Amino acid sequence: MNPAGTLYVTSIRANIDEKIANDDGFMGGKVDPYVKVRLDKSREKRTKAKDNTGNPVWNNLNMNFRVNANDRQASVHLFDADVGSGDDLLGDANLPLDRGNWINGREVRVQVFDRKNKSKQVGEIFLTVSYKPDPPNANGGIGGGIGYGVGGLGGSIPGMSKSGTLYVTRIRASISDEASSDGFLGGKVDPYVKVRLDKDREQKTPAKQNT
Ligand SMILES: [Ca+2]
Ligand SMILES: [Ca+2]
Ligand SMILES: [Ca+2]
Repeated sequence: MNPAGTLYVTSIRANIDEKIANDDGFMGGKVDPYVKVRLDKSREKRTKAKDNTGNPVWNNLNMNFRVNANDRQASVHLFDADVGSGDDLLGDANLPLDRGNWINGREVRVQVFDRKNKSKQVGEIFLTVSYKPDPPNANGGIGGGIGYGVGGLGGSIPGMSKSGTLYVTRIRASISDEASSDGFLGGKVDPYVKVRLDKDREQKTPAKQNT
């Protein structure tokens, strides 16, 4: 299952097909693009418009979205801002939520197609995305501790960038009711936790009986 969490979009750039970029109508020059990212009606955000360019870039965006476990994709929409008339929709793209690969950030390319003529490519959009899964429960960390999700057999502690010594001074766990049955007459499970950096650097706690 995909964990719920927060999707961050930190920069967006686009390459718009030259013919389309040059067609802003009478005296309009080039298009004035902006991009909208949408999960649903209540979760959509847009960039500001850039004037007269087929290659807009937006850096330092602060777009973030609540993502639920059952969300599969976002849609991305490319517009041309127009003065005095409704903005022109140039095209649409799909952004499948590949959240497992986005934990450490990723630039994702999507192809933009005309809404009416779906085989007509309008351009491409690159989105720099990252994904932060929620901790297993909101009150998981105590006393300065931080909770991390355990998926199946192991969880991971992301994002260390300096060398040094990692001390783990206290570990506690909550195991779901289904998972804590130790089989026929086994009572509850007898858990222990292993923390591992690699093959030569792993340590485990003693097992606790029936809990
Ligand atoms: Ca226009
Ligand atoms: Ca223009
Ligand atoms: Ca325009």
